[in-house]
Amino acid sequence: MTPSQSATARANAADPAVAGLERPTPAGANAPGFGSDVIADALRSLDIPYIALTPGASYRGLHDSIVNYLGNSKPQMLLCLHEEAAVAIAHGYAKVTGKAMATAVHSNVGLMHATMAMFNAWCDRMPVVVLGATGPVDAAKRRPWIDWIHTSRDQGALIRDFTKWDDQPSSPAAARESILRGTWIANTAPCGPVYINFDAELQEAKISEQLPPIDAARYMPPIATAAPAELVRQAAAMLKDAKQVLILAGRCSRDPQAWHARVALAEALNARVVTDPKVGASFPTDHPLYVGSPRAITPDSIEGLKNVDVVLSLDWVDLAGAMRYGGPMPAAKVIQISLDHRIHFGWNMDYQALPPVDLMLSADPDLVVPELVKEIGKSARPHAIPSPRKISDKEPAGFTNEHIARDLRKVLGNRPVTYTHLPLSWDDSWVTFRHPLDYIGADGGGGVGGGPGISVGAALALKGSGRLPIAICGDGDFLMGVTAVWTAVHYKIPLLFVLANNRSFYNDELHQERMARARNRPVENKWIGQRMADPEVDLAAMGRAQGAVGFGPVTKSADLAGVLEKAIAAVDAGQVAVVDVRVEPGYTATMTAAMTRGN
Ligand SMILES: Cc1ncc(C[n+]2csc(CCOP(=O)(O)OP(=O)(O)O)c2C)c(N)n1
Ligand SMILES: [Mg+2]
Repeated sequence: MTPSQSATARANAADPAVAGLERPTPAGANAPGFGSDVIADALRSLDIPYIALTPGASYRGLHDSIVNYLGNSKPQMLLCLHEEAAVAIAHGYAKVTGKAMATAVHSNVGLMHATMAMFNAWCDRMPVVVLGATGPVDAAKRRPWIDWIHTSRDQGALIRDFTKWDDQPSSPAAARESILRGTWIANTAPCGPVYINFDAELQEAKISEQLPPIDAARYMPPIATAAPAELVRQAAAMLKDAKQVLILAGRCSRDPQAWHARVALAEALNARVVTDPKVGASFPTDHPLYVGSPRAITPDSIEGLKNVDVVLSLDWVDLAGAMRYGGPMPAAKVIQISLDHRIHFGWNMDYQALPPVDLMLSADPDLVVPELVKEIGKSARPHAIPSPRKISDKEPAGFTNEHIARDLRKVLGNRPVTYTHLPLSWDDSWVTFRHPLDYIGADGGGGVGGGPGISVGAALALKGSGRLPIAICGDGDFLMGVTAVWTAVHYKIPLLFVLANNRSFYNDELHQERMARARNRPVENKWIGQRMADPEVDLAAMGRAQGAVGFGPVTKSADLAGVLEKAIAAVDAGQVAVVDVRVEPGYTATMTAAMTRGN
C-alpha cells in the first residue's frame, strides 16, 4: 500500500455510480499525517467503493480523512439519515455483489441504532464492515459531559454476539491491520458483519513516522472451501442410488455459473427442487423440476415428495424445520453441504434446530455442486418429467398483493428486474425467477424495517446493470426504514418502491386473532394496537418529501397497471419512485395457514 495520490487526482477519479456528487474542494497534495489518514488509506487499498454513514464527532478524524485526504472517493461517502439505514444499505449491496462495503456509525449511540441492521446482516450471513469510534479512551483528553456519555468500555460487547469479529486497535499500524483482517473475515464464508472501533484520539493524533507500505492483497488470501473427493464420491453414490432426490436449494451465491450447475445436478438426478424466499433465488422457478417454496413441502400438497428417499441440502437455512414439516421425509437420508456450523455461537439461536444428517460435507455448496455433476454424469434412468408450474392469470378477488404481482408481470413483460425485497405475504408462484439476480432474498433476521435500506444498497450495486430494482415493502417495513429513500434520491440511485399498504402491522393481527380464538375472546378486536389508520399515512407523500416521485394512493385494481407504468418510466429516467398501493388487510391462504399452524 502506498500513500494516496494527490487529492486533486483523487477527486477526478470519481466513482461511476455517483459521479460528480459531493466533490470536495481539492485539499492539495498531502501525505498521510494523522492516524485516521492511515485508516482511510487502508480502506482504499481494499477497493472498498462506498462508506455509508451517519456522522458523529467520535469519528470526525476519519470523516476528515475521507473527505480531505482521499477526496471523498474510493470510498465515497453515502450519507444516511439513520444508522440502521447505513448498515442495511451495505447489507443490500453485499446481497448483490457478495462483497462487503463499509459503514461508519458514531460511538455507542450510533452503534445502538445500527444493531438491528447488523443482526439482519448476521442472520443473512452477509459481509458488512462496520466502523465505529469511542473516546478519547484516555479520560484526561475527554471534553466534559458529551465525550464521557459517548465513551463506553468494551463497546464491541453490544454487537459481539451477532458479528464475526470485532476489535479496538490502539495504534495506526494496528488500525490498518484491523481493517485488513476485518474485511477478510467479513468476506470469508460463512460471511457476516464485523465491527472495528477506533479511539477518537488515535484518529486525531499526528503520526510520528510513515508506516512501511504493504501489499493489501497478500493479507486477503481468498478461501475456497471445497469438499474432499472421497466425500463427493460418497454423496454422488447416495444420490445416484436414490429413488427420488429432493434438493433444498438454500444459501447460494449470485453466480450464474453456480446456478447452471444446480440446474444440471437437478436434471441429472431428476430431483425435485425447493427454494427458500428467505434467501436469494437459487433455481429457476419455471423449471419442470421445481416444486415451490418450503410452505409447499407437505405430503398432501406435493404428491411427488412422498417418495423422497434422499434429501440434499445446499446450505438450507432451517434444515431440521424443513424435515419436520416434510411429512414422510424424516425417513429419508440427508446430505448436508454447508459451512454454517463454523459460526454457531451461544447467544442467538439462528443456527436453528439440530438436523439429522447422514453425510456432512463441510464445504461451500457452489464448489461442491459442479463436482457432483461431474461424478454423476447424465441421468442413467430418465424419469417422467412433471410439467412446469403455471402462473394463474385469473383475476384475483378483492385488491391484494396478488394484484401487485399480476400487474407488475403485465407491465414488465420479459424485462430483467431484481426484486430487492418482497412483503411478508407473498406467494412464490406469483413471479418467476430465471436468474440468481432476479431475487436477492429477505432481511435475514426478521427485523422489520430492513426492506428500504437493503433495497437502496442493492439498487446501488445494480446501477448500470440494465436491471430494474423493485422493492415491494409492507407499510410497516417502509415506515420503519423510510429515510433510506433520501439516500437513494440524493445519490441518484434509481429504484422502484411498490408499497403493499394494508395500513397495518397485519402480521400481528393474525397473532391476535390466534390468541382470541384460543381464549374464546372477540376476534374483531384484533386490529387494536396494529392498524395505522386515523390518520392513514400518506406513503407517497413520505417519498415526495424526500425527493422521490410519489404515486397513489392507488385504491382500485383497475388503476394499478397504469400507475406502475408511469412509476417505471420515472425510474428509467433515473428517479426513485414510490407507489402507495392500498391493498386490503389480509394474507394469502397459504401464509395464514403457515402462521396459524400449531407446533
Ligand atoms: C423490528 C421488529 N419489530 C417488530 C416486529 C414484529 N413484526 C413482525 S411482522 C410485523 C408487521 C410488519 O408490517 P408490514 O411491513 O406492514 O407487513 P404486513 O404484515 O402488514 O403485511 C411486525 C410488527 C419485527 N419482526 N421486527
Ligand atoms: Mg402492513
